[in-house]
Amino acid sequence: MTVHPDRAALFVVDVQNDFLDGGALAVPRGNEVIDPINQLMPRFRHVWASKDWHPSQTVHFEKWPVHCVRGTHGARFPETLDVLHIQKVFLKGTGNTDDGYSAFEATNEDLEFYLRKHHIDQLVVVGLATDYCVLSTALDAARLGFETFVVREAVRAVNLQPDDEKQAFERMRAAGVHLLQMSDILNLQT
Ligand code: VGL
Ligand code: ZN
Repeated sequence: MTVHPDRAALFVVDVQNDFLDGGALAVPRGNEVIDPINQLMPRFRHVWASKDWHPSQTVHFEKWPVHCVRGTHGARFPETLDVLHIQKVFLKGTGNTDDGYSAFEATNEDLEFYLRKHHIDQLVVVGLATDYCVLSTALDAARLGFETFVVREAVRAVNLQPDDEKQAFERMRAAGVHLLQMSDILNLQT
């Protein structure tokens, strides 16, 4: 089971200021995903991203501190992310609902359709957070029949409960998602 960079899209989930150090919903060690993601991006022909993109008032904020309000600094990509590689951004969580954990729920563009249109059958998922949006996106991708990979060094978890991250990886594995290490991709011959 290997990644074919021509058939694959690298998908960067929610690497936004509010999920990073000092952000409204900072993911512990979330900043550590930025370097690995910058290393991965040049290896792929297709590099796409999602943004959590909430209205200023939403029932989602009954569960979470206010974060990633559309158009605010917290919703932006960090300056250290090599955003020039990102060709397309999918916006999710855009309504007054507690959905949009999966990038397949983006409202500006249909991710499944977009993948099929570009003849992509593999999705390599990285970003934040392992136990929420990375998990939902990876499970949806696998359920829709895409060969799905998650790169361990390039994801971090919120861990509201101490083993949420472990459980997230177990759920992914059970759904047929392949867990990779950076070296699996950096060593690919292209
Ligand atoms: C996320 C909690 C709330 C995520 C988004 O991107 O994982 N988590 N909204
Ligand atoms: Zn959110």
